[in-house]
Amino acid sequence: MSERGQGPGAVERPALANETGDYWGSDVMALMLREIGLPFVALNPGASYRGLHDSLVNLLGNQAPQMLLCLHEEHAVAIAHGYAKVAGRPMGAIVHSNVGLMHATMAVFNAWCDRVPLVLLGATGPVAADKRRPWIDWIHTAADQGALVRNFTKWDDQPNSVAAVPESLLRAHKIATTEPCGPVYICFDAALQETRIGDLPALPSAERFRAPAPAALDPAAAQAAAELLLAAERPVIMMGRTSRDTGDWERRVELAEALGAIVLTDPKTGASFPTRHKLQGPPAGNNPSAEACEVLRDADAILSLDWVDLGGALKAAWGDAPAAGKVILASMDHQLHNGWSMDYQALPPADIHLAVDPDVAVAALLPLLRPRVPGWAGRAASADGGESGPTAPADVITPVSLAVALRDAIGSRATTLIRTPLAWGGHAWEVSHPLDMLGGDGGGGIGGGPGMAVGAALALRGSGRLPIAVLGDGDCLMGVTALWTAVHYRIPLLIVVANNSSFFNDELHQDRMARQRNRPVANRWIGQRIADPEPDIATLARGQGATGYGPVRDPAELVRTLRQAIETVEAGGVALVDVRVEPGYATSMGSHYARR
Ligand SMILES: Cc1ncc(C[n+]2csc(CCOP(=O)(O)OP(=O)(O)O)c2C)c(N)n1
Ligand SMILES: [Mg+2]
Repeated sequence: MSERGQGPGAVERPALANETGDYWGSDVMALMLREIGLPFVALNPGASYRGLHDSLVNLLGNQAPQMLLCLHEEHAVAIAHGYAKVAGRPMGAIVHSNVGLMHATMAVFNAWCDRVPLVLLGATGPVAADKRRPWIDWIHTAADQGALVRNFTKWDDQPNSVAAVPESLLRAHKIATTEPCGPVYICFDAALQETRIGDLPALPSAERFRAPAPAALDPAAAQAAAELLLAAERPVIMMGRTSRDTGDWERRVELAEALGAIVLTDPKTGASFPTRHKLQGPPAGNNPSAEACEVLRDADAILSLDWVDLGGALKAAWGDAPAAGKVILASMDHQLHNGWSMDYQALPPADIHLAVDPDVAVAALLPLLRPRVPGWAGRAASADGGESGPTAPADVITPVSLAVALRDAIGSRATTLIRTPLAWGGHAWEVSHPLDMLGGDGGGGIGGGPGMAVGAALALRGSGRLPIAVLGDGDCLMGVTALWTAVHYRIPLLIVVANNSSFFNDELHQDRMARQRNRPVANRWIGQRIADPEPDIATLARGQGATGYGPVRDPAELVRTLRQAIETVEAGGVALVDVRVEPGYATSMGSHYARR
């Protein structure tokens, strides 16, 4: 007898029965998934992997890994993405042949651009044509399914025998978790899964196939970089893709203080440096901002800790002229670049390239620094990132007043802001811990927000941190059925929708086009507004078992409603608050929204 969902968070555990000598190809696959240590596999089912599904349920007992059923493959991958952003290690996702993988592709691209480890598993109909069932197995089979995602995965494979499966999965896990991390894809032949193998072969331990220890910094390069930084009068540190580790966080602060360097942070890459620190520079936004460019222009030394698009930032500051300051680049990202995806960004100049993990570089540089008098102490005092532009009437909620209300409702609780809306430019959200804010989706693929929120909340479950994702209405509506998975598996989560009834980012693009062409700006909303009817997002949340609040239009109601929603989450629930925001009164978000 199987138990189904008994009590909160119950794992659906089947009764197990297996005779010795009665094993199948997919049993080896399932046992190896356990061996490489995937805690969960988020999935949407399909006949192409019915063999593996059976092994996960009836051999492994649906634990280690535990299945997380998703209503869309894009959510399965986005959940694994969000999980890795918090945990720093991969979980799995399993998608059906062809169509399931096609559904998943955008989320794989997001994960690739965000450099997170992720083990994606899939399947094909029988490669041996004589084994295919009529019709369905033929549409399940492609000559090269990995080609769908090869341009934005680190590696893919389709093992051709049961004996080849362990090596394939060991290599997949090792590659995914070796810096710079990324997704990998393994495709299992349905016929291999369904081959009766009799006795289990001896399976290798994963112990001897782990990712290597991070490469250390070459002492001569470290010395040269330290000398350059010590000689600088006006050093800047650009904090990019850094770790979620608190030790690394403290060392980054120590480095900035030792150098008296102004620090720029990137909202795309999450919390990397305390907002309130006196060395925190002006908000950089995405382009970066004019104020950040000014700091870069004045700098005589720039240390980039894997800043996403350093080359583009220097171009924004210097135009066509070469950057006058010396540039030290700490990044291993070049190891991942390929000929298809230009998410490698502009080629940055580097007087010294430290080809190691940026936090390894920080730790290696620290002991080489000597006390010094910073050249531009006091200059950092940053813009506060508050609202600029027209002042909002008191009866309107703006993107930034939503941030203030949310802070108020949270009080002193430890929180993780999983996602922020596009309109939160500046330093609208204060951070003082690496898990305070997780950054963006990597690839700019709208619709990934809800899934990523569920995955991050899963990794945070039991940590004492309140998981909150503030999503755009467009992003939320594209991925909203991901909430069902959070409700079903009792993953506490608060979603706040910054609902401007529009794909508003693109209204601004139409605004720009119209101005450039001297055409009516008033038409910018056409083909952009999500109105008539306005989707009732709270009802959509309720329809999946979450608690839906709103729409909240009255600023006086906002904090109270958010507090109620937080109580729901603290009681173990999933809550969504639909907040109607007026986009016209935004922030110094010009830097955050696409400006050019
Ligand atoms: C899959 C996908 N489709 C379209 C876009 C283009 N796009 C970028 S931002 C945006 C609007 C997002 O709307 P919403 O989440 O409501 O945020 P808002 O701009 O309104 O704050 C769109 C459509 C995209 N990035 N990804
Ligand atoms: Mg919107």
